[in-house]
Amino acid sequence: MTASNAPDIIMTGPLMAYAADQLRSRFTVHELWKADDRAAMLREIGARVRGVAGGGAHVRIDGALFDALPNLQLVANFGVGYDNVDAVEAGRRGIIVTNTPDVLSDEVADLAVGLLLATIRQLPQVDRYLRAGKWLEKAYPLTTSLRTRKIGIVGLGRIGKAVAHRLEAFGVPIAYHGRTRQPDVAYRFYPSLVEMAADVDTLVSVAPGGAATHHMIGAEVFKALGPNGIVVNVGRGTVIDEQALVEALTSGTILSAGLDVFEDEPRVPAALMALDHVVLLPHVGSASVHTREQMGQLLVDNLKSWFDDKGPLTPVVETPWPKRG
Ligand code: A2R
Repeated sequence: MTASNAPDIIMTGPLMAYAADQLRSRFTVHELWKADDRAAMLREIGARVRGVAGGGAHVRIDGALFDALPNLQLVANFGVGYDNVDAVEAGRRGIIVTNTPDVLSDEVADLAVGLLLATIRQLPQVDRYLRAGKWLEKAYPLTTSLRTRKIGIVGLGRIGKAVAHRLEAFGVPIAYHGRTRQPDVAYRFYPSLVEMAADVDTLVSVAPGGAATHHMIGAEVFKALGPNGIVVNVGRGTVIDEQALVEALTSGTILSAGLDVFEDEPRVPAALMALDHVVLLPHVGSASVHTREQMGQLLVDNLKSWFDDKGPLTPVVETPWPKRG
């Protein structure tokens, strides 16, 4: 296919060369996120654009962008979470949205378990202790343990199940909270998050972002979890009320937290960073070369499949394929 008849697409954020090079060989690619004057770029090319490769939080993909792209057919989002895309509005306009499910589940679940153990056994703090030469003075204080813990998973979806599967090997009891009981799952289901928090001491959140889950883990949940409580979040930062979390950690309402995601990334509240008894990661859940390549490939394959008239590979629930009605 020559550049002149290659469909025009825009990239809303950086993609690794592995995916970006494939896009450039098949499409006419416009890098919106690099433009000094995005509005001018959209005025110039907007009517030609039929696809969007969405990456990062650089440009929100919503009605305002759709207005500038009247012939847009497909938004291929990089990542399984797509709260950066107004998928409901896309569906209303007949635009299909795809994400990158499954290919990252194992990687994020590995990270979740690592973060859980790092938080419980204070691995970053212990490392800092050794490097500071303090081992020469005395042994590191004893920590809490996974051995006696009960785990509550918030959002037992693809990633949540992969986390649960791994934790089974650790011999700890597992429960879950979601909107619906899953008949094929043996773990205890709690329709109420607060009730689950009262019965367990460790929460692992793998729930998606968006309005429905905004701040669902807040002061009431921390109180129910109690002073031995640990919260790990590898889903979306907006699910946790960060201010309430800082208060809960500072007052001893809960014991500790391990966070890979934050409300306003990449900004992390200074009050959180000032706490030595939390483990903070810069949203690296899926961030291995292997898994990011798999995600990039699925994004590329969604765009190619669509423009080969074979439909989207992984449409999100808000924009089902074949289209309804
Ligand atoms: O509510 P359910 O039964 O549909 O369970 C889903 C749960 N979930 C919620 N739980 C409580 N309140 C809500 N408002 C709510 N909305 C969704 O989250 C389901 O078990 C889980 C999401 O699972 P999946 O759709 O399979 O997503 P996946 O691939 O596990 O990724 C989860 C999230 C992404 O959305 C990104 O934010 C992050 O992990 O990478």
